[in-house]
Amino acid sequence: REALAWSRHHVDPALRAAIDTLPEDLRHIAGYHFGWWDEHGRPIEATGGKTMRSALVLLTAEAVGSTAQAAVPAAVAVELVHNFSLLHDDVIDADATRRHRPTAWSVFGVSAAILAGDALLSLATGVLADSGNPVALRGVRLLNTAVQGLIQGQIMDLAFEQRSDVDVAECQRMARNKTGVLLGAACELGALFGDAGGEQTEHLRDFGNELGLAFQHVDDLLGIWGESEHTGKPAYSDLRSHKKTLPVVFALNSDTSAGRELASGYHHDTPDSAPEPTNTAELVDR
Ligand code: GRG
Repeated sequence: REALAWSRHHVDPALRAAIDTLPEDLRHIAGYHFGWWDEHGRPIEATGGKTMRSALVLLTAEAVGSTAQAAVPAAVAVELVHNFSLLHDDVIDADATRRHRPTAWSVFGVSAAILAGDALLSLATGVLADSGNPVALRGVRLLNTAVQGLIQGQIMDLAFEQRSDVDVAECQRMARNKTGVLLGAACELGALFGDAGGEQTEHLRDFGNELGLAFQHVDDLLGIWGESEHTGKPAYSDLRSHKKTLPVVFALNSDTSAGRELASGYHHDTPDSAPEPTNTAELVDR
C-alpha cells in the first residue's frame, strides 16, 4: 500500500496533466473512469484503480539504480494503456460495474466510452514520445507489442466463452496475454527508462510477465470466492458470462459431477441462462 501511495504521488500529477490535454467531453469520461469526477464532472473521492502497473514501472526504475522521476512518463503511459483496455473491456463484456461504480459506457454510452478508450491509447504513445528520453521510441515499440498481446488475450477470452473444453495450458496462454504482457511491459519500461542493461531488462520483463499471470489467477479466484464489496464486481459475474477462468477450467477438466454440472450450464446460448448464483455458490463450494 505504501508503494502504491508513493507511486501515485509521483504519477498522478503527470497523469492528470495528460488527461487535461483531451477535448472536454473525452476528458470528462476519462476523469469519471479514473474516479476523479462524478458523471457531471464534479470532483469526488471515489475508489480509483490500484495503479499497480505504474507503481511497477517506478519500482523497477529504482531497482536498477535510477530514480522514480526518470520513469514517470513510462508509468503514465502504462496506466493509460491499462485504463484504455478496461474501458473497452467493460463495453465488450457489457459489465455494469467497475471499481464499485457504474461503468463509463453505462453512464456515457457505448460509443463515447470506446472513443474515450481510444483517446487514452493515443495519449499513451504521445506521452512516451514527448518524454524527451532517448529510449522513447523503443518504449513506444514495446508498449505497442504489449497492446497486441492484450488484444490477442482478449480475443482468446471471448472465443473461450463459447467452449467448455478449454484446458489449463490454453487458459494460462490467454492470461499471459491478457494480463501478463502489460505487467511485463511495465517492468521492461521501468528498466529501459532507468537505463538498465539488456539482460537485466529482459529478466525484469520476464518477472513482470509471471507476476501478471499470478495476478490474473488470483483475480480469477476472487471472481468466484471474493466478496463483491472488495472486488467491485457483482458476485459470480465471471461464471454468469461463461468466462473460462482458472478455477472454472480446473472444474471443467476434473471429471467430477461438479465439473459436469458446470459444463452443462454452458450448453445454453445466453449468459442469462447460466447457473443461478445460489446454485453456482454450491457448485464452487464443492
Ligand atoms: C486493444 C489494448 C486493447 C484492449 C482491448 C479489452 C481488451 C482488448 C483487453 C482486456 C484486457 C483486460 C481487461 C485484462 C484484465 C486484466 C485485469 C485483471 C484487470 C484488472 O486490473 P487491476 O485490478 O485494475 O489492476 P485496477 O482497477 O486496480 O486498475
